[in-house]
Amino acid sequence: MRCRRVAYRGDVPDPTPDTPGPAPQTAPTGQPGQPTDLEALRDGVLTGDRRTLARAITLVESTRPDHRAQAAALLDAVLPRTGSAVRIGISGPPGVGKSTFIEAIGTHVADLGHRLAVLAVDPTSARTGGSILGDKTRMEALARHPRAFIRPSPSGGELGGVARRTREAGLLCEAAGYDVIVIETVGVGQSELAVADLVDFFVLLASPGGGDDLQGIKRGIMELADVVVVTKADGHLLSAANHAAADLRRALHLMRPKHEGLTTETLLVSSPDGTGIPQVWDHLLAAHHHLTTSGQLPALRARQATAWMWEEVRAGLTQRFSESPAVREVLADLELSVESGKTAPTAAAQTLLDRFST
Ligand SMILES: Nc1nc2c(ncn2[C@@H]2O[C@H](COP(=O)(O)OP(=O)(O)O)[C@@H](O)[C@H]2O)c(=O)[nH]1
Ligand SMILES: [Mg+2]
Repeated sequence: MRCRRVAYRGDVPDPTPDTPGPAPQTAPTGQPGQPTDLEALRDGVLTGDRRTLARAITLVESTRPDHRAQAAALLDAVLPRTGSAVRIGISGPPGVGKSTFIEAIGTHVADLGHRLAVLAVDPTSARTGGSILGDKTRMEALARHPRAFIRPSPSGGELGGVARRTREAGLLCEAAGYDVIVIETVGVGQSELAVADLVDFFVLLASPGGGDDLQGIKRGIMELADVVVVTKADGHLLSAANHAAADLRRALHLMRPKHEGLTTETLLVSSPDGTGIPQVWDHLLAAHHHLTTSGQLPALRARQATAWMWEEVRAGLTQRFSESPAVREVLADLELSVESGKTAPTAAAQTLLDRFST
């Protein structure tokens, strides 16, 4: 996975003046044994240097304990320079048009003068090569845009870990001056919930057709949406797209609004034509403004920050637990004993926890 990522990064010309030429294939990626100069990383990130930002993200993606400690220090150092970005989650089933939509709206937003970072949460990326990585041809213009930064999903590990590393990558991007953060997820379940914890809004993409089953969207996912965008509203799909939008509006009408004073709108786009794209962006900005001025956004972010802290505590405890010599000493035997029904799971867990905490 690392090789593919490096190859991808090397593929994309980097036209920003602060980073002449493409990143070298041997870009320092926090390889084992290499000391990381935290101050240089922090300064590079804060001045918006893309190559340093990429290195810093590689550091936060590392699971090595010493890297985790450095990543924590780096994040702490840049935290005061974060918080002003608009954080947007984008999800929808495979083939709905996420990559094409991000290319279209991303280019629109970057052309308006914003600096846009596109990140992904895809716990399957180790297998599939990553949604963004696999779709880079659909984001060609954006990948070359001087004000855009695209980063594939961190590979491997369970969803919680992938989401955590993406959250940290997003903060680094904000500290580097990116004022719009887009987090894409390949959505058909749990990953939307994880991404909803990282963003201010959630854009759910739906495709024309489907009909009865509301384009195959699960109710739980619909409830997360702040705005629903029907893609492919063009050519022979236009009337199907209009029908899909009408169905969705009816269904959303029956749901409780997610935020006070903000109804969940259904908008239509054609990403290749660009139709409807500025309207989606204007809607997102207006919603962001409403959430900010009504105090709902600060409250949401405060809840997300606290939840994040607890996630870190849980992840840290689990790691320490599994590394504890007192636990490891009896773990295999106890597991066998639980498997064979000799020891009750609760009693075994109690024994392990007692050994861990003494
Ligand atoms: N006609 C039309 N085709 C689209 C639109 N958006 C995406 N597509 C096509 O739908 C297919 C899947 O798009 P993609 O962006 O890769 O979907 P993803 O899997 O959700 O990222 C591609 O062939 C796109 O060209 C659209 O707005 N209109
Ligand atoms: Mg895609």
